[in-house]
Amino acid sequence: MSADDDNIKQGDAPEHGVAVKTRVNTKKPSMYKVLMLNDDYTPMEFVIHVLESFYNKAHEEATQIMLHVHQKGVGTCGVYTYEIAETKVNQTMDLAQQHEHPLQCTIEKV
Ligand code: TYC
Repeated sequence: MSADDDNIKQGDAPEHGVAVKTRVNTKKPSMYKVLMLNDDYTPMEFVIHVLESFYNKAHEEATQIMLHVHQKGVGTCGVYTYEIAETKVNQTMDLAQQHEHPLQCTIEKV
């Protein structure tokens, strides 16, 4: 069976001479991590605010992620499809820039 066949389900035997093939979407989208990078200047409270606002983290988890990044240099904010990951990175970097913080995020394929 070829790779393309994975997505095609043969329909019931046609009763009126019409070929029936149902295409079933079984492909899962590729997923992408949003990574946050440490720096020496962005305030801890700002990073927590970003994680709560854009990554839907509760205050406690946001604090843990921020401290992890602060201590290890990099950490995961969340895992999303590409467009959503890209939107979250842009929201993060735009808000950081408005506040003149050097906070940086990147996307990495899972
Ligand atoms: N290291 C920063 C400080 O001491 C805090 C910080 C944490 C900055 C995480 C960025 O992604 C970051 N104020």
